[in-house]
Amino acid sequence: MNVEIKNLKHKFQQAIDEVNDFIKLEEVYQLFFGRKSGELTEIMKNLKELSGEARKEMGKLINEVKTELEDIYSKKKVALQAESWKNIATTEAIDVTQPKIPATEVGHMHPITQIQQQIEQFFISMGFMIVDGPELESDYYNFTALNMPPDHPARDMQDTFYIKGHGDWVMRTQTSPVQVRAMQDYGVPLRMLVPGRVFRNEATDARHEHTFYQVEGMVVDRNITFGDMKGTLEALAKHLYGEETKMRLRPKLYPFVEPGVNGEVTCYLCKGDGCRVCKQTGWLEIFGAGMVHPEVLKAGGVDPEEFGGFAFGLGLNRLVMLKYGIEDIRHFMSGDMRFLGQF
Ligand code: FA5
Repeated sequence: MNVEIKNLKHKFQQAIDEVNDFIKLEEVYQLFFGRKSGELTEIMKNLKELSGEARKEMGKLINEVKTELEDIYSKKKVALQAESWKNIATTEAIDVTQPKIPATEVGHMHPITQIQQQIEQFFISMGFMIVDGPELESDYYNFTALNMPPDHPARDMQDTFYIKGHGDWVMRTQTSPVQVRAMQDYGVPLRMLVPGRVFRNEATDARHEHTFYQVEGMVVDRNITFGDMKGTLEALAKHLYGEETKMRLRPKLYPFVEPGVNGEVTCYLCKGDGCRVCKQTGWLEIFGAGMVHPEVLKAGGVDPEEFGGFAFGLGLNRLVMLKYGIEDIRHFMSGDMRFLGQF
């Protein structure tokens, strides 16, 4: 047993010298120290066959050899670690001569968001508050509360997505439902702006989308006139398109206003001379507006004898098209980076 123990150190050293990675190192360790059949473990198990002084001496010897083997093992482990750091340092070192890796492209706001924020800032500066409303809207707020009861023919002007099995709910066709919601929530006097997404069952073409953006505006107070409405919208048109921009209003039926108008501005591209974008008319339609109908004020809990107001709805996509001379509304949702990268 004595000789066996003394040979063990030599055997272990030889095995360790042949090791060149961590896996091999662990394998050798297990061969000697493994609980079940490690060589040193076996010798230690045999110790119980001895007795008295012999057992004591043998125990001491085994412990000394065990310490030596562990020392050999630790030294090899440190050496392997140093080797692996050296490899990492040489293979993963920063190569200052390497060509520059192209920077990841930085995104920016969508052109519709940019104009939306520009419009918001303009109206905030005039004391308007920004209000939000639901895209999934009740038939009541989208139509009935806006003076369009069921079967009213004006509902046909906005081909609507109804929710299957929930006939009372629609994807809102306009931002106007927020007129009544805001009067109910905030009362009067009221000056508010509602940017948002709207949906219509449109056969899409260069000027019509099924999903597009509007900005609703509404002022309700005492002594509000048609002139206030015209002045406000003219100021916006000039703010967006320049001082030389002209605006014209033509009568249009919207059941929730009386009188109602259709608002056009001089074509941004041809400045009113007539071109492809404005279909040679020199004018582009960008909003609907009018004086708030008494029935709508009543639906909002406001007394029409005491208060009045105006409201308008701008087609945001069309405003952006006008500003940049974009010929097809479908570009906005195409996700084409060549288009979006221009703004
Ligand atoms: C309305 O939606 C009314 N709610 C506007 C309004 C508000 C009138 C307050 C009176 C008082 P209209 O359906 O005309 O109106 O749409 C308003 C604007 O949205 C249009 O001038 C146009 O710029 C834009 N628009 C309408 N349909 C589409 C469409 N399919 N694709 C893109 N833009 C559209």
